[in-house]
Amino acid sequence: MPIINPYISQNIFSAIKKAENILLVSHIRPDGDSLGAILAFYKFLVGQNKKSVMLVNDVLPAGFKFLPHFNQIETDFNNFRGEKFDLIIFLDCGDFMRSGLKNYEDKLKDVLAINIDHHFSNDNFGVINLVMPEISSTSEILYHFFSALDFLIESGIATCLLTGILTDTNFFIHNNTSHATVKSVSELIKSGAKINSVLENIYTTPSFKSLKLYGRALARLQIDTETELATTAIFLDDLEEIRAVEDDLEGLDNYLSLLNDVKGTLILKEHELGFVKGSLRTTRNDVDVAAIAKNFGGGGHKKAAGFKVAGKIVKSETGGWKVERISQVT
Ligand SMILES: [Mn+2]
Repeated sequence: MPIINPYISQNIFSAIKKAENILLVSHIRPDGDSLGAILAFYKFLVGQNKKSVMLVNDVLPAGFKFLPHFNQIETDFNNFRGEKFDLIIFLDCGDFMRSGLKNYEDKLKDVLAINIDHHFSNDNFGVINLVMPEISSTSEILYHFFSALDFLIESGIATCLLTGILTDTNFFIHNNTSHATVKSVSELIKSGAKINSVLENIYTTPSFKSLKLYGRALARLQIDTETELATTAIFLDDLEEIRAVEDDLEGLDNYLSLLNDVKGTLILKEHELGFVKGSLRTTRNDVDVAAIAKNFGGGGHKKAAGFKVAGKIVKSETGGWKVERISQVT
């Protein structure tokens, strides 16, 4: 099993013991891993008799409301007015920006920051950093962290961690799935994780609107002969005509990644007028899509990455779809 650096885990644990008011933060555009990790950590702190609050500075996806304490997650930092935190723990945030707290950087600059994450691109922005890119998910890191501390994982925490691991590995399909990942899941189920309820709630087939959007994206699928990526585009008009939202496209990148005769896939989404979001996937070991995303100011993992850039979606000269960037006026 992966070894959590005992020096780092003890450092984290003693910072928690000393702290009186802890702020837990996970990333904007929350997913199963970020939510599973923050809820599990909150329950862990309750078990340590520690005062803490959870913050996801964004809209929460209702699909995860079956998780314990979900409705205690605060979604606006401004609601903590007057609170004084002496420890902030970032979970599943590849960098500080992902926390969505840029506007509050000044207020937080004197608070001890712990950064627990599994993104390759993590820049170790915390004072204490437990960053393990070789592990499937932040939830799996927490499983190993709690185990290293001999903390008894009860059924509620197990359910949260299981949710994080299953979503970030896409049910063991992604190649971040290791022997340790599967073993962790087995142990979590032994600890009472409600696997049936997790599967019922998160393994859902796409909705009608999703399938209509997939249809448009598939009809526009083009291989770019220069980049050798399968590329497609979704525009604001598509969302409007189908009365769908961007979240209805969720899952399309996993579906497209089944394509095996290209280097990878790129889905371009017109995000708001003048902005384009890109989502990149590959299954190949010799392709690093995080490097491509970096060219557009984004980041992520070697096999899954994304970016958001000022620009518009156009046809490329080499047969695919690309972003025509709008140069920033400085
Ligand atoms: Mn994650």
